[in-house]
Amino acid sequence: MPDLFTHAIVRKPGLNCAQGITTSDLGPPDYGLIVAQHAAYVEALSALGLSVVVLEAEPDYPDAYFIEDAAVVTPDVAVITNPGAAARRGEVDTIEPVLAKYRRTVRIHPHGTLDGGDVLMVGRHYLVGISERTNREGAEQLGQILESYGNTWTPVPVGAGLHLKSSVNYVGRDTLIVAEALAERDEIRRYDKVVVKADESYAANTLWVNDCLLVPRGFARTRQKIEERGFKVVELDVSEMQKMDGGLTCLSLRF
Ligand code: CIR
Repeated sequence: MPDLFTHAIVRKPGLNCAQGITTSDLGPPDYGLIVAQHAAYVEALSALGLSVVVLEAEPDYPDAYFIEDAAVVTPDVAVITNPGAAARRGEVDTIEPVLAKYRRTVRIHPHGTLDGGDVLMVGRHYLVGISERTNREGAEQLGQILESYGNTWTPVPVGAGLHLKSSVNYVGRDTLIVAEALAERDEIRRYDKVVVKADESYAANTLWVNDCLLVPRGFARTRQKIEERGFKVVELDVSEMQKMDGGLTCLSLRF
């Protein structure tokens, strides 16, 4: 089977990274360390065969390296979001021209809000989180675009965590990795599941890249469960991104 993902776009964290939005009480990120962790992430994607475009940091947008939230890239179209946090809205303007090189682009319009972190692609079906960042109007706008290309979608109320993908991710083979709190939800009943215990729930933010899963360092039980299923695993330290409520999926647009 040919690789599903061939490209990634990432953005470097800036000197201002500690000024982003966060609810965590883990303290501010260390700039030197976050730069090193980000470089290791880029290297891991490249080693897996992706062609990686690295954008420079955005001085006016300290959360812009969580680039996943600015767009939803499907095999057919790149949807430029309208991020739910007002302080992040301007991030999309510099993403659109980059994505226009690869896909037709379409925008989510006010009063719809949508963060890419709420959109989970499972083949041609999409789970769209309704969260503090993504409202029904934004989800409906995205849904119409997806349907126009022959896809289906389901809204999923996000009870806990920032985004849908903070708690559930698709890892190929009809399998989701999902935080215990969400595992019994009707919307995901039909999939196989790797269920992540509450004390390791951060590890549900695992990134699927073709035949490999990138998992956050420090969650041994989840890693073991994934490996027992026969998945190839690469572990990465994202401690500094976690301090800003982000993780592995948030750091790239991969398509
Ligand atoms: C924010 O609150 O918007 C950022 N500090 C973290 C965004 C993380 N993005 C993601 O989970 N997709």
